[in-house]
Order: sequence, then C-alpha cells, then structure tokens
Amino acid sequence: MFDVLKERLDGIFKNLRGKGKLTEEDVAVALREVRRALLEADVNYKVVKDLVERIRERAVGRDVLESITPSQQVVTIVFEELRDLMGRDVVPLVIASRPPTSYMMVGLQGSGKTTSCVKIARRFLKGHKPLVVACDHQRPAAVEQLRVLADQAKVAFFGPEPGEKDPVGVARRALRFAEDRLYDVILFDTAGRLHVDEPLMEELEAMKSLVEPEEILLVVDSMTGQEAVNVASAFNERLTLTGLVLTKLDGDARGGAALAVRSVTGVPIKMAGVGEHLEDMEPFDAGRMVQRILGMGDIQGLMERVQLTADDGEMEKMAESLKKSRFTMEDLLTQIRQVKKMGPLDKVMEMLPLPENMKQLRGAEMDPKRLRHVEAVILSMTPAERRNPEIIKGSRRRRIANGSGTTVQMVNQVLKQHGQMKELWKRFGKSGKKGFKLPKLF
Ligand SMILES: Nc1nc2c(ncn2[C@@H]2O[C@H](COP(=O)(O)OP(=O)(O)OP(=O)(O)O)[C@@H](O)[C@H]2O)c(=O)[nH]1
Ligand SMILES: [Mg+2]
Repeated sequence: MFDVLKERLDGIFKNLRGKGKLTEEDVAVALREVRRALLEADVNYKVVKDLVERIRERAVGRDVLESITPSQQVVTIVFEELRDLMGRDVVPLVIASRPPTSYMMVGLQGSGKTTSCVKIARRFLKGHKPLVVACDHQRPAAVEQLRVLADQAKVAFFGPEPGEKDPVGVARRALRFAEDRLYDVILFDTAGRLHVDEPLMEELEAMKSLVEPEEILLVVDSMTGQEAVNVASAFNERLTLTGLVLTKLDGDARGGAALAVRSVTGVPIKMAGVGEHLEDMEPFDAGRMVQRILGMGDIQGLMERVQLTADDGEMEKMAESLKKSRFTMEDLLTQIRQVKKMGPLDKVMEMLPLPENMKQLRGAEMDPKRLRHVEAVILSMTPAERRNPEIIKGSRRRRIANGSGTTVQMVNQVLKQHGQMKELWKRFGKSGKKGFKLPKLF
C-alpha cells in the first residue's frame, strides 16, 4: 500500500539527509516535492495545501535549520503532520455500558461492508458473543455471502426468513434473537448502492432509529481516492457517522482517501482492512501507518499479529534460549511454525524494518511450500545438531537431505537462513531496548 508515495518520500528524504546543514531553499525544494507526491497520491488539493503550509512553518524555524540533525527534524515534522492529519490518537470502537453493543456497517457497493462486518465480529470472539445480521436484501447472494463468511470465522449469524424482504424487520427480529441468546455485540451488514441515493439513505435512517447503534461505521474503499471523501461527507450529513473503516489498504492504493478522509469529514478512522483474509483487520493507528509510509517499519503491528497467534509456552522457551544469546535450530523451527500460523508472510515481512540485503527474505524464501521443506530438514537433524548447527558438515548434510526428502542444497540453504536469522537476532538484540522484544520473533 502507498507504494508510490512511499518511494517518492523516500527519495526526497534521502536527498535531504545527504545535505547535512539545510538552507531554507533546501526545505522549500523538498516541500515542493512532498506536495507533488501527495497530489500524485490523489490527496485532496486543499488538504495538501494546508498540510504543506503547516510543515513549512515548522520546518523553516531556526531550531530546525540550526540543529545538528536538520534533515531528521524535517522528517519528524512530516511524520507528525501526516499522522495528525489522519488522527493523532487511536480511537477504539465504542462498547455500550449496558449490552448489547450494536454497530451498523454502511457504505457504497463493493466497499467491503460484508467482509469487514465479519472481520470485526471475529475480533470480539475473545471476551464477547458477537452476532452478525444480514440486512442487505439488495443482492440475492448477499445474505449467503455473510452466512458463509460468518461460518468461516465461527461467528453467529442471523438472516431473513425465505421471502422476507424488509431489512428493518430483520433487524428488529435480530435484536430480540440476540437478547434471548445473550449475544452482546451485534453487527448489522447493510446494502450498498453504486451511488448515494435517497431510498438507501431512508432505509439506513429507519434502521438507525430502530437499532440506536453505538457506532455507524462507514466502510470506505481506499482504492477509490478522492471520490471516497465525497461519499464519506454525504453519508455523514445524513447519518452522523461515528467512525470510518478503511478497506483494501493492502492494494496498490495510492492512499489519497486514507490521508484526507479524516481531515475532510472530522470522523475518526477506527479500523483498517489490510487484506482478503478474515484476520486482516486492525485498529487504525495513524502513527503506525505513517511509519510504514516513511519506511520506519511497523513493529507494533507485527507484535500484535504475533501475540494473536503465538503459543505462549513455545515463545517462552524460545525467549529463554535467546536470553542465553543462542539461536538454535530449535528456535528456527519454532519461528517457522509461528510464522506459518501468522498468515501471509509478505505482510509480516513488510512490517519489519529490514535492511536492504535482508529484503530477499521476502517473497519466495518465505512461501509456505518452502517452509514445509525447511521444517522437514530441521526435523531430520539430531538434537545435538539442532543445538549446534556448526557441526553439520558434509556427510551429515547428505544424511539430513535424505532423511527429509530434500536436497543437500536445501540443507545448505536452511543452514544459511539460520545464520541470517542469528545475525538478525543479534542486531535486534542490540536495538531492542525500547521495550520492543523483537528478538522473540526472529
Ligand atoms: N484485498 C482486500 N480485499 C478486500 C478488503 N476488504 C474487502 N475486500 C474485498 O472486496 C470485495 C467486496 O467486499 P464485500 O465485503 O463483499 O463488499 P460489500 O461492501 O459488502 O459489497 P456489496 O454488498 O455488494 O455492497 C470482496 O472481494 C472482498 O474480499 C481488504 O481489506 N483487502
Ligand atoms: Mg455486502
């Protein structure tokens, strides 16, 4: 996501850093380029103008130009302003003080309402009893789609009786159903249209006054650019939105909507959809998002992903072993199993602030088939070999290759990867003081 913008900003900042001491002219040139990069990312013109003006005011101050690290300060200012543009604070979804908590998902056709509905419900499985309700009777397949997704996520589902056409009626029955069975978080999936239109708005308003939801969440497809901002304003006028859900941030979205929609509507972005899988939904954190755009890596996001999937016992054992400053094959094996559980690997890798020469670990090297081979290789080692991979020489390599049904080449690769991981661990071990226990991961 934001790939183009990321690249452009990268270039601009690299240029600045190369300069050492900055003049006002240097800053002006850099900001002109920042401005162009944002416009190319399809950010609303007025939003860009105000943003760049704010950055300029701060960046040409004496404190910055006369400091020892002016370029770093400019980057920091850009970071802070971009973050504040999308909302400085993380705004969590509201939980009713007296259950049930209800959310209405609204938005244009195809924006990701149904998917997001289940993705968000899934996040409530720990500690709550979520229910999703099919109130989209526009498309014949819509009810079925929600039912299937809810099934996959093991979330309870409520839908219309055969032939039942009135979404407000279904919502009413759903509320009673939830009360009877003690569902305490209810998410209503609603119909989308190609354009904001009167019948759609009336239907949503009727549902709103019946359900009295804690949240009316507008689902916004971030691939749609500036158009999304207009849509958001229109929905907000009629329904008074409480939050935005940005979807498809994993796509090649230029990012315009994500950057501008909050500042234009004043509605906080609460959740972010970052992929097709049901676990690809996270609380929106502007600071983290901008860190990703500026190439600072997203340690926090990675930590969360790990915590959601981590097996505590295994991780503890590994942390123990790592404390003794070793990274054994056992650790690599734990890692691989962990990584397999975490889901799409490219996403995990993207969150890591890896040095250039480590980027090769992305993609091919981390594909699931390869991981299975790596696992097989490690399992064919003796305990002594796993603890002490240095002893694995020629004949042992052949034996392991045969035992695992792979090749000596593969065994060599695993040993090499282990070496790299060991390096990574050492590196993060040194930089991991700021409370990030990254060595636990790799
Ligand atoms: N890559 C990616 N795809 C997504 C994301 N969210 C939704 N999608 C996809 O977008 C498509 C439309 O999603 P739906 O949830 O059906 O959208 P909807 O708003 O309910 O659509 P209608 O009910 O037709 O109005 C589906 O193919 C989803 O898999 C996301 O965060 N990332
Ligand atoms: Mg839908």
